[in-house]
Amino acid sequence: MTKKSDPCPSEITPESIYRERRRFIKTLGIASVATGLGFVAHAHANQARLLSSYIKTPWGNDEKLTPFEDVTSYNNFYEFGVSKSDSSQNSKSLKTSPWTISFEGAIASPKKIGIEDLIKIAPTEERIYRMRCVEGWSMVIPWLGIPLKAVIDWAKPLASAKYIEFISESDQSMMPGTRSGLLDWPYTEALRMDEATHPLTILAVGLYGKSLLNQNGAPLRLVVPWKYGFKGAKSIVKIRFSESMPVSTWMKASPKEYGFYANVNPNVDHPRWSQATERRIGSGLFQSRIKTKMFNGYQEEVGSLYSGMDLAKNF
Ligand SMILES: Nc1nc2c(c(=O)[nH]1)N[C@H]1C(S)=C(S)[C@@H](COP(=O)(O)O)O[C@H]1N2
Ligand SMILES: [Mo]
Repeated sequence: MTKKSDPCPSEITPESIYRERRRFIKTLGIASVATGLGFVAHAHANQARLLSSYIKTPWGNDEKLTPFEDVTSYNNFYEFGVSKSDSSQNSKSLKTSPWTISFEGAIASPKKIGIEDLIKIAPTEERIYRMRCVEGWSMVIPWLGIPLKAVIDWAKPLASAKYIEFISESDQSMMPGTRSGLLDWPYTEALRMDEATHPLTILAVGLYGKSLLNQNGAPLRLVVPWKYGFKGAKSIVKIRFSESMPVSTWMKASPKEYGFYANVNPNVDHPRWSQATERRIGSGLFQSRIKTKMFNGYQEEVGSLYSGMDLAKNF
C-alpha cells in the first residue's frame, strides 16, 4: 500500500526515470536474454499497491514510448465525459478498492474474485504495445498485465462458450458520465474466445511500472493490441461467457461505424474518415503522422485468426 507520505519519484518525472531504468537494463545486457522472458524487474518500493515485481517481455522493446504525461492525460473514458481531458480531471471519484470481478454465463460455476487475488492467477508482465484509437491517433504504452488466457483457464468456462464479454463499472455516483444517455451503460466489449486466449491479449493492471491511474481504467482493463482502442474495456467488474456473439456498446450506438471485430485495418475506412494513417501522440507540437499497419503491426501474430474472412464485411 502506498503511503501518502512516501515520496514518489515516478510521479515527478515518470518518463525519465522509466527510461533510465530501461537504459540500465540494456547496459547489463539483460534485455536481450535469448528467451526474452525471465527478467524480473523489481518495482519501485513505493509504486503500485498491486505490483511488487513483474516480468519483462520482449514486446515492443524498439518502440519509442509515448510520454507518461500524454498516456495519462489524453484519454477516452466516456463514463467521465467525452473530452480527452475529462477523465484525468474527473475520475478521482472512482473508488477502486475494494474491487471485485464476477464471472458468469456459460461457466461451470459462477465466481467472484477480488482484484488482489485475480492478479495472482499469473505473473504480471510488462508488454510494450501500440494502441490505435479508431479516431486516428495512436500511442505506444508499456503496459503491465497478465495474459487473459490464464484468467480464462482459472474461470473454467463451458466448452460451449464461444465468446467472452467484458462489462465496465457504471455506478452513477462515481461516474458522472453514466447519468447521460450518450451510451447504453454499462460499457461492454467482447471477443471471440480464440482472440481472448491469444497470447497477445492481456488484462492490464498498470503502465509505466505503476498501477493504472483511474483515467486508464483502474484497476483492471482489457488490452488487445491489434484492435482499435475501444475494444479495451476499462474498469472491468464483470466477465461473461456466452455461446452467441454479444452486441457491444459501440455496435448498439452505431452499427455501421463500429463492428464486432474492430481489427485495425488501413484498407477499411470508417464511414466518416480514412483509417490509412494515424497521428502518433507525443508531447507538444511534434506529433508525427504515420501509416497505419494491418492489425496495428501484429499481422504475423494474429493474421491466421481471420483466414478466410472478408475483413471489409467483418469490420
Ligand atoms: N469503460 C470504457 N472503456 C473504454 C472507453 C470508454 O469510454 N469507457 N473508451 C475506449 C477507447 S475509445 C479507447 S481509444 C481506449 C483509450 O484508453 P486510454 O485512455 O487508456 O488510452 O479505452 C477504451 N475503453
Ligand atoms: Mo478509441
